[in-house]
Amino acid sequence: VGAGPAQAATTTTVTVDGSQGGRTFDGIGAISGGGGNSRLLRDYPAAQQSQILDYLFKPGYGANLQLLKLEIGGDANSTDGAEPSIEHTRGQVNCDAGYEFWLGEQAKARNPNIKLYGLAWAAPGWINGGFWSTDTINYLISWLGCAKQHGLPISYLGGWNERGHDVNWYIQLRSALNNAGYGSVQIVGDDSGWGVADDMASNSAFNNAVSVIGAHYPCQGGDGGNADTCSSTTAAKNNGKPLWASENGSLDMNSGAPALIRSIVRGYVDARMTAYLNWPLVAAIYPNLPYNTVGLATANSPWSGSYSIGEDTWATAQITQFAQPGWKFVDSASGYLGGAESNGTYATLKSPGGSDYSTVLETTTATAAQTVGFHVQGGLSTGTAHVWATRVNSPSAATDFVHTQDITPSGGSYTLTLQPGWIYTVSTTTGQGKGTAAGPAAHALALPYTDGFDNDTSGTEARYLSDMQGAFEARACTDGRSGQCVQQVAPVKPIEWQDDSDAFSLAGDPTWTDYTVKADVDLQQAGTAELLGRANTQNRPQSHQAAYELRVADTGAWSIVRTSAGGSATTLASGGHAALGTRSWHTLALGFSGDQITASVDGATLGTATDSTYSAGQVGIGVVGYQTDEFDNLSVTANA
Ligand code: 147
Repeated sequence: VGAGPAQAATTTTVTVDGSQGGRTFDGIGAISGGGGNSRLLRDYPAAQQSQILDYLFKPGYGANLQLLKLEIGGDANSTDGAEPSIEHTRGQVNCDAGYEFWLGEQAKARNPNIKLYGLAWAAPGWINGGFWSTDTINYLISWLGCAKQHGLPISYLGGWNERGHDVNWYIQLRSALNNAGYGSVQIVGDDSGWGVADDMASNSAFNNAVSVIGAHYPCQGGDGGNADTCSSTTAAKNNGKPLWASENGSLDMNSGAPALIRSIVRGYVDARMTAYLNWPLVAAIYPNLPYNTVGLATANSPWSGSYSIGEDTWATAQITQFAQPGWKFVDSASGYLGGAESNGTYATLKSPGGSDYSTVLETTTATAAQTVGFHVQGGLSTGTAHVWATRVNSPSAATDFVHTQDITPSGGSYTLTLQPGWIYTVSTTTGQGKGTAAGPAAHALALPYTDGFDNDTSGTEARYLSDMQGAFEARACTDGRSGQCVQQVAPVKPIEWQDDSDAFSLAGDPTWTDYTVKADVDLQQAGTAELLGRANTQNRPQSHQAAYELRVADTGAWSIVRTSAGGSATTLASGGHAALGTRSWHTLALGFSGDQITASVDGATLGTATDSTYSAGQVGIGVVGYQTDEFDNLSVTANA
């Protein structure tokens, strides 16, 4: 069977032969990290939070993820926020810091078979000798200990995200893991490019230390990429260890779905990759941040519970609901439709030792209908072939993950017609399902808004506060104040992953316009604290934050500063005030009414400015540097 005349439908014959084989499938997953992207999910109302988690993890419901990479937080920004470290200062480990262990627990509760993978982007500043140090190895082992306390076995551990590798560090990590009882944790090298495979080929100790070769964006995904091809190197393929797209994605949750499925299918066909991890899991971030629609779903409105499930979820389901880690690819039943990649691509997997098979076909680059003839042989089931399909090029709920047909093969043979722009899965397995939960409509966070931080769990991030750099945690207030405050608890500059900025944290609704934001502040060391208002667009790195800031130092020096998404800062007004000193409480306020900006301390006006650059945005707290200042009674009241 071959291609007919130009107008005729392309025809492909797929011989699904159970006696043929290929590499072992390791799973499809996503990344919570790199970073801050799951932050708001933690603050969702319980019902909608559970629904979103079901769409991501629950078998037979949605994306049904098989792998979950968790960021090992380092108190520094890793794209959309700074994830809290379990050890802000040397020796003080808090296994309840952050939200990644919580997320891992939620994933495991829904799918006990999901495998977890830890990876660091940044690391706390107390570490001596830089990232590739013994301190970091010990820190990662502490993190594994925390995971264990949470009942979370970690299957895979990486080095430093997208920062290459230090061969000797990886060798030391392997022996340290073995000595600490983590012999079963497999090391992934090196979450950067395929060059790691060259170094593995020339160094047997390094080769022995690394269990999985994981490269990033091997499918020309990434920012604006469309995954027209996937590649791995000869050295990687010859190594024999599993090859993974240990990060790919970075595309919009709906329009990126065709590239996502191409990356998975072509990842195997072109490059022999057996796992795919999408960046990120979910866009549970404020909508003024970069990549705010990138993930399998968006969840940016914790006060309303509104969320949206992306086409990426259904594209992922077309594989994960039909083949499990441990299944084998059938190379001879995987390839290009009609022999040309422009028609689309397909890959077949078979169950280990069983008779089930699933073939995933994608026609995202096709322009015409085509037919595929299947011939099942070699011990695989010639029973009913169930067909599920998703119209991935034109997303619509009615054409997401639809059970379209049940085909009864005749003598092991049947045909299937494929329309352009779809994903089809043909499978002998059953048990698939499409979740039906839906969230409420979104609404703004109502004013007045106040938070005294007394309801937050000590040692965790406060509700709605999303750290951009440093770590802001609920802690007992000091200096004569009872109850809880929020304290910046990363006391020195972390080992960063992207460029430096001062520690700050954002909260609230980006649509707020005319309001006064207030907070009490207690400077713990000499230096300057900040109150942010009308914080809107943030570009990378996080220092590129459009906002107005009131900055007040212990000396009493103050300024109203306008910062931009281009990274510049303009002083609009400045002056002096009686010294605030340290270790005492003061109230800062920054008010907006049209183009009028008013700053005050302890009820006394410091100064005003007139500026119409920004008309709306969030509030925030911060410090110039990494002082461990305390904040309390954050309030936002509307101005007429
Ligand atoms: C990734 C980072 O690992 C993520 O933390 C996040 O910042 C993401 C945003 O796109 O970027 O790094 C990339 C590295 C390479 C490419 C894309 C993203 N690439 O080659 O397209």
